[in-house]
Amino acid sequence: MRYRIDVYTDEAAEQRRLEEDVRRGLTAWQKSLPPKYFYDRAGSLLFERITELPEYYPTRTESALLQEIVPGLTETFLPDDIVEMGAGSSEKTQRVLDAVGAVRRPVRYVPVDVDRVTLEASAARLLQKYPALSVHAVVGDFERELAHVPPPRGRRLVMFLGSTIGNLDEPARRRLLTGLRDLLPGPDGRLLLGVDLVKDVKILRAAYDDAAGVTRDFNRNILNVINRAVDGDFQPEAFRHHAFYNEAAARIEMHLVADSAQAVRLGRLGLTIRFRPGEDIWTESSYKFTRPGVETMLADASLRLVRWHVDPANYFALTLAAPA
Ligand code: SAH
Ligand code: AVI
Repeated sequence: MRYRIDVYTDEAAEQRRLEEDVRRGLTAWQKSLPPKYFYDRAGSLLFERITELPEYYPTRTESALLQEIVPGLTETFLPDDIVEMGAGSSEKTQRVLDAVGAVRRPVRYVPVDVDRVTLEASAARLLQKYPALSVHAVVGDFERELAHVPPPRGRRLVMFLGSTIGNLDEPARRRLLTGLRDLLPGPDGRLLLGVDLVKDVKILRAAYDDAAGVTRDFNRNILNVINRAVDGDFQPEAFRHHAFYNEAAARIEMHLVADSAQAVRLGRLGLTIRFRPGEDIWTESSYKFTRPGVETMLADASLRLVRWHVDPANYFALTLAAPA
């Protein structure tokens, strides 16, 4: 069987969780929403548009790095089984599938993502392009459902690209990396982790506040998701996109700012959320890393750095790690 999809999103439980997250997040002093709710179909498509923006350097930088280093990497570590967290459109994954010879050699690919439609579409594309590939897709939250990733079949490479790790705070990063370490079948397994690096603030800021306003639309789209899920009447255009670099915390923060007073009714929750002019919802953190910081983060999850590759401008790093 070349294709299997396991769906671990129990819709009723998901709905309850979302309601709890929204209630907790929007009734707190600093209002916030978890960034995983960006990714409905429209949000995933907006993210794909972000990856093509001139200001958004991470995707093309990481893709070029993959192209450059993966052929060498597979000379010493040739995986049979590739697990990818937050796989999305699996666009960059193809650099890896090419290098491992998935056109001819039997390789299993296990993408994990909350967005089922995107996973299905990319699986169909990959199965057509790589005749020796099998795909076992897992629809679920990587912060909760790692136990459902099938056991390794041969040499396993776990990938977590795009610096999506940077959308988690420190305790969540440690929990997730520990979980990823446990997916590796002992010392003969590898983790390929993409991390965005600390750099000139102007470059960072532009990447999260592009001239065409695609990141603004991506940010506002979370309000459409909430409106649909809890029968809300947020007016996304009444919220201004605000992205800035918090230097002390080494993270980009994205917020949605109500420039005028707003009262938002969330019908299903029986709640009215009030905003003072200037009050905001914190929707995303995107942490930026340094090599010592990454080494510490890996060590905290009992992983050790095996290789560190950066692009010539020092914008982005691909890290190969193994169980310590
Ligand atoms: N790996 C791709 C996509 C990154 S966008 C790239 O590097 O370009 C982040 C992806 O992670 C989206 O596809 C989103 O649906 C997924 N995602 C975000 N939070 C998630 C979570 N908690 N569990 C599973 N997938 C998640
Ligand atoms: C998916 N993630 C790594 C992106 C990032 O850069 O933090 C999401 C994103 N947010 C705004 N632009 C892109």
